[in-house]
Amino acid sequence: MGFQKGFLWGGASAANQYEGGIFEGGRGLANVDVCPAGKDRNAVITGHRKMLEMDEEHIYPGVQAVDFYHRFREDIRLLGEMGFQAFRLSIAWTRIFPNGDEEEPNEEGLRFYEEVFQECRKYGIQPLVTISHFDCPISLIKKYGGWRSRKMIDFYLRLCRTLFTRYKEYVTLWLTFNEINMILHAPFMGAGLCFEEGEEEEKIKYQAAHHELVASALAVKLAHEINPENKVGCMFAAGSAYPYTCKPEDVWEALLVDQENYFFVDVQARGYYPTYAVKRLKKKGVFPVMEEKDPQILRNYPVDFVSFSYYNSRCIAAPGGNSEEAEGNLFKSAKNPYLTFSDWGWPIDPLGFRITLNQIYDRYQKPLFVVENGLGAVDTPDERGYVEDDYRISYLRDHIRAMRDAVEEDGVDLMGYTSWAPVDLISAGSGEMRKRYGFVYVDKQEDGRGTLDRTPKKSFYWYKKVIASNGEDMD
Ligand code: BGP
Repeated sequence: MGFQKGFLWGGASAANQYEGGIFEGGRGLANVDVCPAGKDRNAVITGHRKMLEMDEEHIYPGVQAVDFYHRFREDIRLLGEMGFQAFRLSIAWTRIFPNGDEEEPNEEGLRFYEEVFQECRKYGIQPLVTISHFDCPISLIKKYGGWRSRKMIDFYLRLCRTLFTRYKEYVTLWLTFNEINMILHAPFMGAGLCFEEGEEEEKIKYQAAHHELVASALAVKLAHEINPENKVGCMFAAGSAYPYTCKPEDVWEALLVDQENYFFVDVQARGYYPTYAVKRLKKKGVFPVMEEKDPQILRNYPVDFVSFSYYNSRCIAAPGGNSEEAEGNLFKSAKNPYLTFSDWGWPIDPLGFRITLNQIYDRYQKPLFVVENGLGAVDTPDERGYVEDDYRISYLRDHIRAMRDAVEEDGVDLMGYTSWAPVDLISAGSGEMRKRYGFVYVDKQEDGRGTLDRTPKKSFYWYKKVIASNGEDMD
């Protein structure tokens, strides 16, 4: 019982938060590079402050990140030591196509990931590759406005073809877009969208989302054509919406929030726009312009599996209530009085994980893959750089237990679990370094000082045991 044989244990990362080296190897500039840390970050990632170049007055934490670009051998060795079977990483689009629209890829960029995959192979680690983790070349934003343009589909597919062909012998697990539903909450970071004064933002967001959905379906088609062994998943930011009370208005509002998120997966996994979305988007006048062939494309190429991030549940109150607000993964919601909260105010809800797993599986009946889950916390190393992160162990233990219940008791079909993020890296939401998720501590401070040395934390040894026992030994 417990997790199936072949269940993939590992960890997840993203190029822009991990690699650094953004001016090396012929790499071009991307949206994610110009999202500054600090007070202007939110305006930039939401597309309300246009920043398409770096300036002197801001700090851009992705420039160096934690230098995976130069230290990948050491990091992958550590992952191997923990017994990782899967490592989720993303491709920096601009390492492969620096401007996004070149005819030929950049060999140096291709070579970099090839070496990363070769290194993984040494330790029997299977790469799980996110094709775009919030990644869009700046040049395509300047020329076409990012994903608001349909032209993006072709550039994205060029990237996909290059990756599927070149890495055929190394990679068979792919995700098309990271947290595709984030386009509604962080549209510049998610899809390179910047808004002009007076523009209808929602219309643009759903149009861009449609382009990504078509691109995702065509990527599935291409992946299967190039290698029938390929398995392609969608990826969304999950976390069930609870009604704040049993008042029907709260229940209704929670349903709407869930549908807003499931919309993307409904299209990617079932292959068509769900009726609630057609009705509502049309009523609001934001239904996207489609080409005649689009419904057939969506229909013909659904994903093979559904992946998602889970950090917390959400709690939703009807407008006009007097609930307190809680933070969350780029979403705000009402504060759930029954839960505790992380250092960043995110709710901690392991049973919510089981609920979410069940709801997603009920809805799609496809294999699931948990590709992000973890605790962002402040770590205080001792003089040797060692961190006793019992709080992280406790978060992960509770969540992995809940996940095991979902598999063992409820029958959810789960392919694997990659926690966020095995080695400390830059936060996506805030750009901070001090918000750490890793099993491995990185010596880098908020102001950029530090040796970048890696030191395993207490959770490193704990997770190693969990993996070795296939989730049996979690003490
Ligand atoms: C998800 C992203 C990740 C990651 C994670 C944690 O939204 O896919 O890139 O960073 O959230 O969020 P944060 O870094 O804001 O703590």
